[in-house]
Amino acid sequence: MTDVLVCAIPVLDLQYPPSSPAVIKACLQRNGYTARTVDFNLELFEICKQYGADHTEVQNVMQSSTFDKDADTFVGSLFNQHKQILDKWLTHCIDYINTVNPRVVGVSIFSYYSHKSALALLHTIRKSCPQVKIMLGGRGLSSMPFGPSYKQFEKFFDHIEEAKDFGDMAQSVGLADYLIYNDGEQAVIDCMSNEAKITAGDIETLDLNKIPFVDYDDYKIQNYQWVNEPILAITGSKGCVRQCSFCDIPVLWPKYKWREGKHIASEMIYLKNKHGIKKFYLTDSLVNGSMKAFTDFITSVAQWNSAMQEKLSWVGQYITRPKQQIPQGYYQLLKDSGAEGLTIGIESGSDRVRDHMKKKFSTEDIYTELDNFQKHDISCVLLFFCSYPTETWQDYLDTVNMLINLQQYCASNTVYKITLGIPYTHHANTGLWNMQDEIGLDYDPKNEVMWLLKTNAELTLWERMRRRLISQEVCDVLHLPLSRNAEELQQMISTIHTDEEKLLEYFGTKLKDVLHTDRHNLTEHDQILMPYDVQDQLYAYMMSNKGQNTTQTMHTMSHVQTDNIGTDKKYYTQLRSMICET
Ligand code: B12
Ligand code: SF4
Repeated sequence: MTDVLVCAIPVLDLQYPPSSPAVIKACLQRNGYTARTVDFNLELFEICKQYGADHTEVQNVMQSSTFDKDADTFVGSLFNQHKQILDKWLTHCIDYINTVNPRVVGVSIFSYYSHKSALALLHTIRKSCPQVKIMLGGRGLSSMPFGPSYKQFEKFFDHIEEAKDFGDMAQSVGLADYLIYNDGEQAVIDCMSNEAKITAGDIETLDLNKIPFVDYDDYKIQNYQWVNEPILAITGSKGCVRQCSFCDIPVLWPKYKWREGKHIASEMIYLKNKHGIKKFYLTDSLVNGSMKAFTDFITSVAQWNSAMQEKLSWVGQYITRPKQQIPQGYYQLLKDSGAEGLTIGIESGSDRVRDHMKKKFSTEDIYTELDNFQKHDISCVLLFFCSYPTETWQDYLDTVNMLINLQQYCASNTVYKITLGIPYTHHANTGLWNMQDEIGLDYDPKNEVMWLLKTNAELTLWERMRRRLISQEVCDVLHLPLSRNAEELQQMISTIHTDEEKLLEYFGTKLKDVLHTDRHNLTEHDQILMPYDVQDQLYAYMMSNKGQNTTQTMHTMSHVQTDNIGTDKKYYTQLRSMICET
């Protein structure tokens, strides 16, 4: 008998194996328990392939907020489509659990996108394996059931309204024996020894240098949907040194904890020797939070790389720092350590907005960093989101300027991809939340998009979505490599679908007269949201030598399809019609 089987469940990306079960397994084994891992998310993908079902559609049903109250069974009520595939998946999960025969099944709830699949699986485990104890962990445990759509489900579940979060709801309806909140490395050991119903990991007492190396042995590592080459996830730090006003990371991890750079490098080398994989994803919210530990890390990997023929490389989330904080020789060291695809939260093209966010770097710092990346052939991914509460139209135009300026860095592949993001959503206990009364930010706690800054009242939800769609038009004209675009548009469409009446009540009527003739034939549409002055600016750039040459280069570039790069036309048109008055 195995003590614990730790499972990853849908919906997760399939680009690399999920690390949380592998971390928990390593911790359990270090403490004398027997443990196995399985990725039921990958198994769903393989079952879809075997039976010719569209995996993306099945995933969409799993993360959608539909509920069929007339269905015959509980699982049927969650999944009114693709029921047969889901039944096959559930049967497969139960067969697997029976083969391993664990005392405890640990289910990892990554985010609220996993709530539906978790409920179906937990319900089936209870029915088919009543002897097994159920333990839940993962960051999705502390989200409201079904995330922002939870209001839709209230009428179907007695326990949602009183539930503090998903974990609380699952336990109150008897679908979980043990809940492990926050970081699980020590908490899972505490729970195994005292069998407490609720255990919460404490970041204050967690020593990351003492955590065992992650154990990927049980996964079918070769079956993932790699982009270019296989990749494994490891964690170098938790939390963040910054306190950006909109971000919930400092709320989830009130303390920043990091591992020694050499220790991270030795985990990479250990995994490379074991699995032959040379590329790593650092799950840290910020890889360069501690400059000392980061320099230590890149120095150690650069040393290994200079001595070995097979080089290591890594990707991760990174912050731009003001240029005076960058030591001599830094970019060469970064390159030699194998850094690539560094993800940077630029958020906005406006210094004024970024100052309010407390991002602590300027537009000039961004261009300086990009020039250095370009010189040293380091690629990066830029993240934006529009409509921060204080964003004026002029601030928005600064973002349009930045998108135009970024074209040259995209053409050299320094900027490998860009996400435009969804408009700002308001979260409890963040910096902005704490200052909301002081700055006059009105907020309805039932919906994270229902906020309005009194001094910037024109930024209604309809206007926010207009700006997001204009950015998309601009990127489309410039051929910028947008990533996760369809998902973002779908999320915005679902926000309106879910609560349209309330949104109209809160924000007032939708937009009027916002469509303009595409007077320079910039796009394939006759009418676009881009106002004439922006159209003229873009046209002037496109007609310049620089614009023509760079656009020509962009035309010849191709991106890996599995990396989800491309602009979505269908959802663009749908969302555009949803924000305009008919
Ligand atoms: C990588 C990542 C992604 C990748 C996911 C890649 C993949 N394989 O699907 C991408 C970019 C696609 C992504 C998307 C999203 N993400 Co994300 N993501 C992260 C990130 C940066 C790292 C996660 C990670 O791997 N951590 C390392 C592992 C070891 O940690 P862990 O999973 O938290 O596991 C620990 C504990 O949770 C616990 N634990 C976990 N499982 C289990 C199981 C058991 C049995 C036990 C005992 C313990 C336990 O122990 C582990 C060790 O401490 C985190 C932020 C962060 N720095 O952690 C956000 C984070 C997890 N994401 C978050 C969110 C909200 C999302 C999205 C919903 C965003 C959106 N609106 O689209 C989507 C959802 C996608 C999905 N399919 O579910 C939130 C979750 C918050 C919440 N309460 O739900 C986080 C925390 C970021 C944030 N700002 O708040 N994400
Ligand atoms: S946005 Fe990035 S840098 Fe800012 S607090 Fe969040 S994780 Fe840290």
